[in-house]
Amino acid sequence: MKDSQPSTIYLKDYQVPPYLIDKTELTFDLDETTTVVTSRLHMRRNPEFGLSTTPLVLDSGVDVKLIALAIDDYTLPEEEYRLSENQLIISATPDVFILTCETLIEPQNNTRLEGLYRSSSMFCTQCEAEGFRHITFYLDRPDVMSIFTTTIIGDESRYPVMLSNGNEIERGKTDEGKTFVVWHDPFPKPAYLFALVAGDLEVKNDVFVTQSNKEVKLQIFTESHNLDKVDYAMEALKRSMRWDETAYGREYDLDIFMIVAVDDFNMGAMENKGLNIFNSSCLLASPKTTTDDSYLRVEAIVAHEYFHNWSGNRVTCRDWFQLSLKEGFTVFRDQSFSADMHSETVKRVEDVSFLRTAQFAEDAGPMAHPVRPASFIEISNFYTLTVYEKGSEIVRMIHTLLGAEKFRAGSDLYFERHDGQAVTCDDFVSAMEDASGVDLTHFKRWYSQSGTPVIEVTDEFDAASGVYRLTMTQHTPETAAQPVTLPLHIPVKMGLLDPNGQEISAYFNGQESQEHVLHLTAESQVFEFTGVTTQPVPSLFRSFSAPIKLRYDYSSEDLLLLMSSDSDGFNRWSAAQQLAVNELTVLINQAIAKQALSIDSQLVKGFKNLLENKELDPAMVALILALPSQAYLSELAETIYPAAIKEARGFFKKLIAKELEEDFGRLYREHHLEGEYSPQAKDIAHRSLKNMALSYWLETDSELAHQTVKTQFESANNMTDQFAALSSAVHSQHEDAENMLASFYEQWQHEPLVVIKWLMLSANQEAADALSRVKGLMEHEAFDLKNPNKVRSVLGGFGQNVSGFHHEDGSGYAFLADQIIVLNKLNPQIASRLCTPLTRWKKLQPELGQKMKGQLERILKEDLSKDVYEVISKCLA
Ligand code: 0A1
Ligand code: ZN
Repeated sequence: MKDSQPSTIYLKDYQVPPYLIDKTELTFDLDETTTVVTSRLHMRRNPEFGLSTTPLVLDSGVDVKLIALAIDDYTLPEEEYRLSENQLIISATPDVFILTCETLIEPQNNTRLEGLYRSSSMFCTQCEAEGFRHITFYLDRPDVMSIFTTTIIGDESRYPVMLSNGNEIERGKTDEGKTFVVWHDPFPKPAYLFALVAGDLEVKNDVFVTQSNKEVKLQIFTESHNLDKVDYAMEALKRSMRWDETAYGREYDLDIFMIVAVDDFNMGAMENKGLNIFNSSCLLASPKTTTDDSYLRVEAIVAHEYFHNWSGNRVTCRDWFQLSLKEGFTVFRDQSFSADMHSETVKRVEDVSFLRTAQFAEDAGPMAHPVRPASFIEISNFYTLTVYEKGSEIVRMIHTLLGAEKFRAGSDLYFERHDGQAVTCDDFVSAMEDASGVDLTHFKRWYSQSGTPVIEVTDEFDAASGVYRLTMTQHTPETAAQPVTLPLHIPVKMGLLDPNGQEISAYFNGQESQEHVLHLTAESQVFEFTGVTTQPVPSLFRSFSAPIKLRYDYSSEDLLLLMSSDSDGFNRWSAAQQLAVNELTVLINQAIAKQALSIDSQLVKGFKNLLENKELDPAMVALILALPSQAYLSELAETIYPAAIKEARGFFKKLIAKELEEDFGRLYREHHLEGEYSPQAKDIAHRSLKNMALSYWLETDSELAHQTVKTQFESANNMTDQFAALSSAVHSQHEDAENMLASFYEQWQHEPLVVIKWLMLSANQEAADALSRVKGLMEHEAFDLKNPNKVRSVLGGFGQNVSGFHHEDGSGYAFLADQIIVLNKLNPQIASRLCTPLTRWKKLQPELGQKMKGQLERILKEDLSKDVYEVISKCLA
């Protein structure tokens, strides 16, 4: 442990910057061993700050070596500045001046992948959130916006491509015969949006004509062997650009838009102005190497980063507590885009399923925080599901409360009012209020209160008067960090079904409608409907109109009715999930009590009807058939018994498979597509149902199923089908699973993006010797501890491996802790993210929970990065 603990930063301490940087001129002299960075910062004191004697405090990283420092033409001697581990302090400055600073950095030794680093043979940068300070001394905060001009000097034979933000304005040769390129970005931006790329890259070119007839040059850069995998991303980019014009009236603003794919990247992608940098796993796609899911992810992330050009870059965040201002809004925008490109209901189900599984767990764990956190130790730890996904739900609720038209007016006003500014979540809400006239004062509490609200609903029906009453009570669980919780403004989109599944048209507040939006604002409220002639079944929180947990005592019959008849597709899925959860809960409890498992399943009956209905969207049928995941059932459990959940799921899946064996065989044949692969929604839907059917069918003794999976694996013309066959074989413990895994690696060892899928599936494979297999994977030629994608595959995959990770002797936890300790030094961001499975220790069955806690205590004794320290210390608090 360190002598002093890292300090906490608070939102309440925010102050405007004492200095501003109007212009930033950077020169990078790239070299294999040291890179020299020279910065000329055109600075002045900020009149808004007040005090005119405040020293200049620049942020810096330990890895930046200072060579020379000057104010205007005066070279500062050592007595006139102070250098600490993370600051450079100059006590006296003029009011207006140019600060020149020469620094040395070593990108090739940068394993943190923040600042300037090497990935394969190229240089690239990652500056969000606080990476720029690892390049040079700067006011590294998002409310300091500056106009950047960047000169890159490099050896042309190694770095024929040298890119930065904005437009290329000059190119030539230096006296030493190196090439230099000058880039100028006319839009003021914070340092976190700075980017530089240099390498031997190939490019795919295209053009987009904007709504006002401006031609924009589009370029995607990759290493040469990947150039055949960028067409899909290019098309997705053009769709995104068009969509942002029509849906939000947002046009692109520079003459050129560039994307670069890199193999080593901590996150998915980054929206640097005019120069997006992508983890290659989120950009490259080809039918033979990419699954449908990944195609959709590429499209969504390309859109997400592009949309940031307005929601994030043109209007940015005042401070990092406001991160959801850009992230929540941009996720909402990319979700809406994907819904428009494919199926709205399918997209909503996928997004909610993810939110309920992973964000709800985060919101109930030791790292729980509001969408606008009030404090942090390390900002990188707050790129969370809460800030992103729950943040998007907040924007979605505003959309529901205002309606589409007023929401658009609010967004127009927001962009117009704040263009070129660094603003807050409150500014966003104010624009929405001002444009719509809707008062969101109470609603804003969603930004500052953490935890998932639980809504208890009871009802009564009076046949004589035709009155139906819903009583709703809300409560958000208290935590140590948040001892008092208050009622939220919750939009409840709902309808009523009669016993035949017909929608009931009822009066609420004098208005007759089949669908209503109720405003739950108090702790407890009664909503009265009139004109109701029969006892209804309520369909509540349609489209998941608020991120809450619903408690209403539905019978199995009610759920079957909603599942087959609700006009809201999302709630049809949700009813099936609820029924599955109810039945699985019975089985899990039997498993915990070590009883024989048995159930008279109503869900099987529901599934039978579903499988016979030819009208339904196959993608929805596949989603309904997907049983609640191990992770979701863990989230729901009061106490998590991993092995019991696994046993119950396995038993239930087999039971359904046996009961509906013929249907699954038939579905498999009906949804099998011949012909060329296409990632269009219709085909994806058929493949998803076919492969879901196969995974059930394999749970039976059918010889044909066992043969079919091998044939599909061997002869598929696309990765979706090949990988689905392989995964089903592995998860059903097919006798040929090992051979299939081996031949898959053999076939794809030269495609890193396929290799990461193989690593993940292998690490995830349930087996008594799972741990030693994972250790083997880490020794495998395909593994590389410095590559985040590979680490995520193996250690992330292992974290989901019940028999390995949750082994009763605690060896799985100890192994993960060992890896976290190593990665803590190499790449703190990745190390910190790997801690997630350990954050659940308090909810685990006590014998396991104590073992996990022991590992957390062991990690805390190490010399930890801020990233890992924050997570581990909060876990043990
Ligand atoms: N702003 C990016 C996400 C991102 C955040 C941090 C990073 O490095 C620490 C990288 C990317 C997005 O939302 O896409
Ligand atoms: Zn983003």
